[in-house]
Amino acid sequence: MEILDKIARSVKIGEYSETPLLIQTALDQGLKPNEILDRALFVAMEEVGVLFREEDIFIPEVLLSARAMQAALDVMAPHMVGEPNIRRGKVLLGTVKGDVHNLGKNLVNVMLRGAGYDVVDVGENIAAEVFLKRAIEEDAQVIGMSALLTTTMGQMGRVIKALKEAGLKDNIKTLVGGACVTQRFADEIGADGFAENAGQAVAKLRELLDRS
Ligand code: B1M
Repeated sequence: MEILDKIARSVKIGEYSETPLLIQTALDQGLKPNEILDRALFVAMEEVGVLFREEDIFIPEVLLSARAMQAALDVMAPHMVGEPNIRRGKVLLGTVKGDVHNLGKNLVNVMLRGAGYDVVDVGENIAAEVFLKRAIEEDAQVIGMSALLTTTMGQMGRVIKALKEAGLKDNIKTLVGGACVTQRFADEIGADGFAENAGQAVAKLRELLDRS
């Protein structure tokens, strides 16, 4: 079995002790983190999502897969660092209130840091007022929000509303993403940027900060 298939399988079945070893083997074989993400990790999580939706697996199994995916990201993170000593700007990053999905956010964190941004990760289940308070405290130029649930994506609009009410909408830019989020939704809530994946988040952030 090819190494990428082995990685995908280990994530799919939640073998979180084996996954980091396989990732290291793949890196040693010269595979790039992006290839491992696209051809193994995303494929596996997509399959997990389908199995979960069809009730072939349940939350405990999904949690094991998530743990394996995070273990993979932890091994790959140092290999995804590009220009760590360049400070391009500060981003406050979190998953919105009611939502505990964090793998996408964590990946965005790794990629942004790799591209030279200062990232303050405030975690998951973060209310609008906390996003606002922490962004002010940290003097962040951008608030990055992740949401995976159609029931929680509306929270992003609340953060933007809170920024408007505080008179900070023009000073602090907003970047939104997550499986259920679209450009159309981002436009509707008045977000400054939308990114479909972690790579795009880096590009979008560059655009946003260059504009300001
Ligand atoms: Co949940 N879950 N889950 N889950 N889960 C989904 C999202 C779901 C699509 C599964 C399904 O039904 N097929 C579905 C949502 C349906 C919907 O609303 N549209 C769902 C559901 C229903 C639920 C619960 C409600 C289930 C229940 O309790 N009945 C529950 C909710 C809990 C809560 O948050 N309150 C729940 C719980 C969980 C677990 C805790 C078990 C676990 C999360 C563990 C964790 O994150 N540590 C989990 C998981 C793992 C998933 C799936 C299987 C995988 C998500 C994932 O991590 N993908 C997911 C199915 C799926 O998405 N296919 C599913 C890998 C990750 C790298 O991708 O996060 O999409 P993603 O990030 C991408 C992009 O979206 C983007 O970049 C990343 C890639 O480069 N991106 C950004 C993300 N954030 C960004 C921010 C940006 C820019 C880009 O800028 C700031």
